[in-house]
Amino acid sequence: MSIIGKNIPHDSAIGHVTGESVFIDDMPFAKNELIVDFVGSPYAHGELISVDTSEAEKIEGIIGLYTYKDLDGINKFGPIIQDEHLLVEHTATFMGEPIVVIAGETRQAIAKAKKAIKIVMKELEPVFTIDEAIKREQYIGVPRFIIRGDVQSVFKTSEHILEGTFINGGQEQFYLESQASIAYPGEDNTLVIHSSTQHPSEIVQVAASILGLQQNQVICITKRMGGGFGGKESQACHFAVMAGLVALKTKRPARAVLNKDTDMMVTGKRHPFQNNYKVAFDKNGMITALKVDLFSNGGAAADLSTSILERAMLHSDSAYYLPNVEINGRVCKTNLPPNTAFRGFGGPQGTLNTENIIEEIAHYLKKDAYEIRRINCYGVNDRNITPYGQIIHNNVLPEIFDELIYSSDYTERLEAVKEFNSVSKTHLKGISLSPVKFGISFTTKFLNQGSALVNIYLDGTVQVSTGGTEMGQGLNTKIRQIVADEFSIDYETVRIMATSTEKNNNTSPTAASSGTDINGSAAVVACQAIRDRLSEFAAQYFSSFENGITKAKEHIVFKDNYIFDNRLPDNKIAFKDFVVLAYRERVSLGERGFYQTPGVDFNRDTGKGNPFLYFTNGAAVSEVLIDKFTGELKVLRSDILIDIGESINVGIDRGQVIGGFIQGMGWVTGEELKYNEKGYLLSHSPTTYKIPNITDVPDIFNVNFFKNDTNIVNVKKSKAVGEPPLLLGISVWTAVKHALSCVSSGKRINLSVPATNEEIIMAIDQFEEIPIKIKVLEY
Ligand code: MTE
Ligand code: QUE
Ligand code: MOS
Repeated sequence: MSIIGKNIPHDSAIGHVTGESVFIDDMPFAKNELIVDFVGSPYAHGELISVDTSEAEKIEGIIGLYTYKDLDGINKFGPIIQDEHLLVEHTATFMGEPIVVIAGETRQAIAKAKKAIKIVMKELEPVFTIDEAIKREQYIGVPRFIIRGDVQSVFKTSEHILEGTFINGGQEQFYLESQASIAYPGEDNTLVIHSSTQHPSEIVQVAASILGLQQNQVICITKRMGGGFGGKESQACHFAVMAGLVALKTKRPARAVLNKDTDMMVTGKRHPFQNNYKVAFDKNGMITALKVDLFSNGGAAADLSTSILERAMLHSDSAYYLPNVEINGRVCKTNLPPNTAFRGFGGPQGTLNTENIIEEIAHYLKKDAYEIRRINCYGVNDRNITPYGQIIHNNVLPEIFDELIYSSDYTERLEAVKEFNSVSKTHLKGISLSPVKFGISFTTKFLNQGSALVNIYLDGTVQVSTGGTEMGQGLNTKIRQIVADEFSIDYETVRIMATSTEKNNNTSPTAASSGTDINGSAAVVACQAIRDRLSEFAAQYFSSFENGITKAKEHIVFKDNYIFDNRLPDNKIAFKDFVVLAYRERVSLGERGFYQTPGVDFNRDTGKGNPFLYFTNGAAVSEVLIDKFTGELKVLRSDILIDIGESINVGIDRGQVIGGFIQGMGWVTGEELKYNEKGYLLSHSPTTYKIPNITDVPDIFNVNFFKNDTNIVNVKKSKAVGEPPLLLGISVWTAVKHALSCVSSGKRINLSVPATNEEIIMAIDQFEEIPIKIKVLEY
């Protein structure tokens, strides 16, 4: 039986439980190691007048204090637009923006130094909201659009039109391991930086550029992350470079590990969006035209915002064919920390906006929202072209819809929910299906490449190094399975090495759910090259038997740890023995494989092209129970059906689906970022920011994989699974909206994301007297 598809435990599962797994801050302290910290701006927007570190310098245990003036390279960077400073020069643009880097021997010394540094600033007026940024025309990047057909002429003649504004909040990535890195100085101004990052190559590039080094002087190593979720894609960089700065200046190892509160306060989050929409549809709810204007809150610098907006726009079709469509997008510049990647990368925001519109149409027409979803769903042979012109091949959405509606008893349960709502005085129920059609590939063409280094040793064991990083998603386990499968050897004989830019150069971030796709494919390329050489040698080896067969490498088979010529299956030789023979005949037992995703291309200026290699599809039906007294929300049941092709590891993929769903549910329900009027993040710790906990998991939770072996374009016929399931969590929110529609007697429902208990009770209050009014007592 093939190792592909097997339920092999995550290769660090035991290590994570026993504590043997090493994360950055578990690395032993070197004798002369320094702790790196920083002092940031007290204002969200302010002019830096002066910095005085003279008192701090005198503190025992303080070894270095550095401002932008100490940087030997260019104090300008950014993954797409170079508009960020590592250290503030003249103007701080968000609260906590680093101004002075501190290197100290103890945390106590650093705490004293923080108090002793005198920073004089002039407070400037900050902008925090999308509305305010629009008013002042503060944007990042250019206006973007995707247009097909003619929405305006449809709006003129359409009988049914709805317009509105929809808001979604941000979300903290909440990885368990904060941003962390250690830099070790070497000879000739070289640096080895260990970083908890999704993007080691970016750290090399940015460190070199800011610190005035050549890229071949910096190595970045990533063993693993304690979660990334997008938050360590571009933003691990800042702290890794600070550690690098201290290591270079002091010639001592330097460790920069943020505490949770600082991490939450100074790093970027999922982008809040505020969207205007106008939709035209017929009496059945068939959409004839849709116009959406997406505005994201990018924060103070570009970071990945323009790509995130692009993905939001590309997902504004959700799962629906839109004959006439106009999608406009802008990134607003505000004085919050630059917002960044978070699982889904704008896809959830674009999809959610459209799912809200579907709920609105259903509510207006007094129809079941599923009916609206089903008739608008992309077709298999027609109605299967996206607004950007990509044809959807092998569309499984209609089948997924039908199968899930049946398996979840949607129709009967919908009736039961309505019945319940008509009698219950205390509670409200809702049920809803929401779909996922997530485009797989980076929409930025050059990122769609991967490399892998495969080396075989003389006992038949294998080391694999790829550009992919492990953040808990199981990439290493899957790559191990892929390589074991390619040679048909035991999984245990393959090891995945720590990711290092020394072994794989110019890597793409492990992101866009494409980690296994591109790095796994590169590993296959490397394995096949080695296999080819081994087959060549094997053909010669077996034909030299006194058996009369001709030399023919296409007859060579690798199977269950053995190699043989299929015309002579009894003459097999063990893989581990054969590699020794090959070595002695000077056959190369190592290879670098390179992979580029075929066929992807998207033109930003025209908004047309094929940005994606394929789509990962799915749907979820969720049923919720709302307490009318408190607004408290409970998910009674969720049924998920998701198409991830032929899964490489069903256990890991199940974990991805469940984790993604719960994380998405958190975004649309309980997770709320609260700031004070100065831009200070009030919800900056686990006690004030509520991610889902175990009691929030649906009481009944059915997770199933849709059978699909048609995805031959990707490695081992699999499909990417990392981000798509987050969008399944949207079904919880649409179920809340459905619940509210049952009591709204036809009135429009204002419900934003997140639908916190407070938001829900205020929404109920729009329609009916809530059973007990909370009276504000006057003292
Ligand atoms: N799963 C775990 N356990 N931890 C993570 O940080 N990140 C998600 C997803 N699943 C994440 C995760 C995100 S944002 C992405 S893009 C993918 O994993 C990246 O990994 P992959 O491409 O190998 O799926
Ligand atoms: C999805 C993604 C990313 C993306 C596009 C997607 C992503 C990412 C980038 C990106 C774009 C331009 C750059 C760069 C990165 O684009 O994660 O360095 O110059 O980093 O559709 O997940
Ligand atoms: Mo994932 S948001 O692409 O790191």
